[in-house]
Amino acid sequence: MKKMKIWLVFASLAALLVLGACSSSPAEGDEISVGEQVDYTITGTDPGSGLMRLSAQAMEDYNLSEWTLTEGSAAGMTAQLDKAYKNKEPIVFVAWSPHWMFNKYDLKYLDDPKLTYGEPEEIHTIARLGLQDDHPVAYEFLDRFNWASDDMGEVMVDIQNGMEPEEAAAKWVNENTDKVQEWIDGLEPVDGDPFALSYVAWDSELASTNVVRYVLEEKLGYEAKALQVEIGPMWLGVANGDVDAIVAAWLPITHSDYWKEYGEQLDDLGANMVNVKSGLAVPAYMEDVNSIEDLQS
Ligand code: PBE
Repeated sequence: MKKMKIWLVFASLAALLVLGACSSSPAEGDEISVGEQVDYTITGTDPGSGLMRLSAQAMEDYNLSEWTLTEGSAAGMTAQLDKAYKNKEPIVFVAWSPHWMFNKYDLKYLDDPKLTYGEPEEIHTIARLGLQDDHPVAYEFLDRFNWASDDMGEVMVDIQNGMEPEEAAAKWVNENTDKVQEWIDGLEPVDGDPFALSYVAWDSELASTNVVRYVLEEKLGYEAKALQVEIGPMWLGVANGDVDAIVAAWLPITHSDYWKEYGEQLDDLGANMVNVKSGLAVPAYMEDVNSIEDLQS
């Protein structure tokens, strides 16, 4: 009898040990860090852009010294996101909104408790000095120009679905006559005066710049062109007067370095859109990653 009891105690202990081992092993398998999952890579965008500067700063602020921020372009970033998303693979990337990527994919911004990327900000319209005297009609329209992220979203989605930017802009302007009328009310069209805008190939700015160019051209009589350039030349061009205006200035945070350098040689016409945002993001299927702090390992 005594022998039997000892045997039972022994057997239950063994069973407990086996159970313990079983329940702990799957959890261990899940514990590959985010860094390991994505090879310690943050997928970046165009060199010189605000997001590259802020992301380098975030890597310092959050002690992500073993991480690399890749340089490329906005189109390259969305291509990599698309590939990862289709295969349900992990990816950590720079993101901003408004952008069609948030309509097409289920994504989430990572919390930024240190506010490296700042609070939501604005996109400003910036004119060269002297524009008001030289082109008062265009100046007044640009000063009034403002729209909502849903408006920009419509143009961006059409372009993303294959429409030419000029065509998507024309469609939006012709479908939103009330809003456009507010921008141009009482303005007397000119007779083919040349006007130069410039912009960077960010999807948001492709949409806004094409809408503004279309209104200048079709409603206000300008011979307006939109030059696609890199971010440095965009700011320099409007500061030295080669270009008349830009509608692509993310302020006060994202482009603060350019504003610091050129602000005194520029005329800030204020926000054309409010409540825009940028930061680091991941697909929603990366359930355990919710904050930039979760990238620390
Ligand atoms: N962006 C899009 C730009 C501004 C607009 C957020 C990629 C940047 O400078 O980072």
